[in-house]
Amino acid sequence: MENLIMSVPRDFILGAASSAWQTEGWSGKKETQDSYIDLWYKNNKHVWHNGYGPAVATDYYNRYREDAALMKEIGLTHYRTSINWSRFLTDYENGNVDEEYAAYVDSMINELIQQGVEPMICLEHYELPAVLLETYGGWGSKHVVELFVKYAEKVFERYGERVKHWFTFNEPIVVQTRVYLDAIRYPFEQNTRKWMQWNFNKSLATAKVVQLFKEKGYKEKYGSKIGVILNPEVTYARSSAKHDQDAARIYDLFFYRVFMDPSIKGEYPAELLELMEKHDIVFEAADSELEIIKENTVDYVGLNLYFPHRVKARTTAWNEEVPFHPAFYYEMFELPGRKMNPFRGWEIYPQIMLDMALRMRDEYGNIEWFIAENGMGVENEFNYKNEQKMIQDDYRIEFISEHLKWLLKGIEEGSNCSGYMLWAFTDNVSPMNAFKNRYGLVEIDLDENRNRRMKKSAYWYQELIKKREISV
Ligand code: BGP
Repeated sequence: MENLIMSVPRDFILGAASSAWQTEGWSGKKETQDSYIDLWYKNNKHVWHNGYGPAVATDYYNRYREDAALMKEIGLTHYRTSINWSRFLTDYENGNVDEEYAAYVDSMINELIQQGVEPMICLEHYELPAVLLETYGGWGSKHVVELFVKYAEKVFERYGERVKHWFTFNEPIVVQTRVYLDAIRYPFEQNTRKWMQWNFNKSLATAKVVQLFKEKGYKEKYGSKIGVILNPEVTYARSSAKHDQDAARIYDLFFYRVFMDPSIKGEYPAELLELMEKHDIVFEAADSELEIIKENTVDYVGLNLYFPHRVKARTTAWNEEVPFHPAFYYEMFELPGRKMNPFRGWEIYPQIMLDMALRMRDEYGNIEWFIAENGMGVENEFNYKNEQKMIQDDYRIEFISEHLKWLLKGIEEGSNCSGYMLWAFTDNVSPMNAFKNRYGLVEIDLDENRNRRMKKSAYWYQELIKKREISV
């Protein structure tokens, strides 16, 4: 595929993503409106890189007009963000709307539309209200599922006419994996049963919101769609030997199919349920709830894809004293000679796009999907500035082109992929890493009033969107 020009289909989405908590900042936020992330930040600021966190973020709350104008300048066709559940309501039980925040969301959505950028809105990007974690144990509670549906209903009522792309969650597996499997995030408690209950309740919440969306007829009335944004961990076995293949299959069940299957097929893989039973991971799932999941699958999925996961069978004995963790069955494996992102410690393997595309085509009924996040995090990016202070991020341009090339190949092979959303539009804070890894097309200058400055990659992306072709 050397020296070739590949064209990007006319209607293919070329956008960028972010989320509410990673950009907004706390302007106008009330003390009672902390999210899970805000709570974690307030209690553990020292673990956040250089102390940066959601408090100011990129100050999007005050600067969304400037940002929407920049999106237009770059030519983004779509922008994904979220609505901050913890801020949208003043009373989560009764669903009373915070009119000040709702007015901001209203105006922000209008601004995007006026600038010709389609908003894609996620209902939760880790913004679970802190009080629901403290009072009910967060997503472990079925009551929280009901409150989420109530919240979704209020959001749809306000913005359902204008927003055509809706998503229930961003990476619904991540919080509980970091908290309950790996115990590296607040409130740091290893508990695999809770992990699975959170997984199940989020799948149930997705299905219930899909059900509501259908009942309200949004699709028919406004031509809109609802889905979920997942981060399937595309897994490669070290070898074709049976023990490595088994390890990869089990990893895939726990970190790929656990959300992909209920969201798209409406049911869990039988082998995953058997493993749960074998290890006594009991979670509450009523037949009526499984039925709701079966009946209310998503219209499409957004997939966040950064790097491959490589596994091998365990070579060291499992410590029987620790509670069950899926790593009972595998160890991670580093491919010799692999290409690395030297900053983020993630392998760079663009062909992952084609492999993903083929799985969607062959295993998930060729449902519509798109890349909801992909990008390259770079530390100390200010070192790459030219005399005009523009970051010369040729590494990012190469990263995007390589990934897009394999994605387009997947489309040629018949996969129903409708777009590519780069992570991220601007640099932004992420959990714990804060502004350490810079991902944006647009730099946020923390030393100069959070000024926005387009990087070289932003001009390159602009050309790509204009010409709709990419040289590979
Ligand atoms: C994704 C999340 C994003 C963002 C990104 C980069 O998994 O959906 O919210 O945080 O990862 O993360 P990091 O800055 O840790 O490299």
